[in-house]
Amino acid sequence: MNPLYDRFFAPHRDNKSVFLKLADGTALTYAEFRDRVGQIANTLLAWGLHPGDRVAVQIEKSPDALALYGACAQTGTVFLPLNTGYTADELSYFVKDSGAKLFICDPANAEALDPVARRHRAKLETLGVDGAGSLSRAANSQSPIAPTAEVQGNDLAALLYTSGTTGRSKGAMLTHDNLVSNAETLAEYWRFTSDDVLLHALPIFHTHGLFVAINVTLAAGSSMIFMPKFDIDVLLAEMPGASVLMGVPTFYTRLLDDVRLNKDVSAEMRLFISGSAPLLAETHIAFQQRTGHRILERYGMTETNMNASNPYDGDRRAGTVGRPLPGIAIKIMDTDTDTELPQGEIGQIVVRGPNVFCGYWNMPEKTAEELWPDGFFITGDLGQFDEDGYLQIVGRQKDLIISGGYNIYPKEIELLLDENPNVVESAVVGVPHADFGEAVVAYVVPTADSPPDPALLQELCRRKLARFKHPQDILLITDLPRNTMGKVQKNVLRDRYIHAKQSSVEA
Ligand code: MCA
Ligand code: AMP
Repeated sequence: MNPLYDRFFAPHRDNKSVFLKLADGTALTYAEFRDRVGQIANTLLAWGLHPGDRVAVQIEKSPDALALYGACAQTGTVFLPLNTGYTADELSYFVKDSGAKLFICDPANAEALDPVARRHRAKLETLGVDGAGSLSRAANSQSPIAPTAEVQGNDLAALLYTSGTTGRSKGAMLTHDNLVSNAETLAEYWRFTSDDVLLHALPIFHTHGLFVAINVTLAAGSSMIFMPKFDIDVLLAEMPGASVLMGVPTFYTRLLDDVRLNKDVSAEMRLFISGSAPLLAETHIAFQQRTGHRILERYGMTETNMNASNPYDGDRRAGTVGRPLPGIAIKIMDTDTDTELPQGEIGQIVVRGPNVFCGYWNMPEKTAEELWPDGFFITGDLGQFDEDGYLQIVGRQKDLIISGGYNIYPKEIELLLDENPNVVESAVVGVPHADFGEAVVAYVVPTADSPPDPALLQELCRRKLARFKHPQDILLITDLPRNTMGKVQKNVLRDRYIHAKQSSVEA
């Protein structure tokens, strides 16, 4: 038994229909894809990997990158995808923490990442787009028929890092059953069939672009127009030949900013799905007015895959994420008193179901704090149910910024800024951003004698952090505002920044 491979990859062995339509106009059938999965699986075996070994990957989007995911499933190894924007410093933590046996990177980064791999005793190999890299070359001479590892439903299939409120990233352990159950539920709920053609413009190192988009496609045997990244010209050009789009809210605001988005270009589409960040009700309404389509918003997390969704048939309500998915329980709790709150009251969203991960890698205390013995997971999101059972997310208990669908934990940036000897302390906040929803701003308290140069702090961020985490502004401030408990009032800083911006625009 091997739930992920048996369910999503093995059945396609003789499937001659198209799996991927690629940017260069070529297509890959399911059968060809499955053969590639087998060749890469044999390569992993030849390199000495065993079930349970972690395979860390920082690679560009390509068919072989997807085949590597399938090969990890087939060999029972644990797929660990990493954001292509991460710096060597960031990557070093993930390779070390996971104890990855194999680290696969883009050929262009091999020299720079060799010390990282050596330091943590991982074997470094490469995989590029268009067949470049040592993994692709090695796979070319392998048989497409590979042995399938025997794994159970509760064995690990993937390790996905989510940033932690303490600044230390946590590896969310996802099992075969987590991934299979959620994709099957979503494929049915959103009515995916082999006739569907999904516009795939998301990155494939996060739950949204990987497990939601790819697993649902594999479960239903649909096709994908597989784009290297979000490109509005390509997206609009391909839309008439597609039926579904999955995107973050920035996709939809960018589409609305383009006059080419209209009823004609979207006439063949049956479903637009949004998630990963709040979709403004005004975006939902404007999209419907322009195209006639009501965007279906859903809610998920790395630790849980998808939890709730607006209905396929029936009312898709702007500003809500719909009802709990079948088989998934959602409660609103007062986590201080451990009591469930009645309908209409705001509290912490907690989730239980076959989708919920089995804990954080090597972090038993963190796991115990957030994953209760009764199986409920504390999401850190605040929400309420309306009288019809629709969930509305009203805020976050956790200190988190979501920029263009990417999560940024302020603590990580604050810790970095605080390392500067001329910084007493810092506070990082999310401020409204027209394109990305939120952007990062840092307030820094300087030492009395020699204040730090904000340009040098920016340079530090550039060296150490992925681009999407860089503050758009670093501002000096005499003291951080605090409440009576001594907690920094980030809302005050946020308001101060917004106010200052408005004043400078008016001046
Ligand atoms: C790009 N930049 C960003 C972001 N993306 N800065 C902040 N936040 C971002 N998200 C930087 C670029 O490096 C560039 O910097 C400048 O902003 C302008 O880039 P641009 O070309 O306009 O951006 P893009 O390449 O078009 O990317 C925007 C994007 C992309 C398409 C929104 O960020 C994206 O694909 N986001 C999706 C993220 C995602 O998949 N999230 C799912 C997480 P410079 O000018 O210096 O070069 S999974 C999840 O959250 C849960 C489970 C769920 O519910 O789904
Ligand atoms: P991640 O850690 O990348 O898995 O991000 C998960 C977080 O994204 C959730 O805890 C929410 O805060 C947020 N999120 C995901 N989907 C939505 C949505 N539809 N509306 C609002 N927030 C969302």
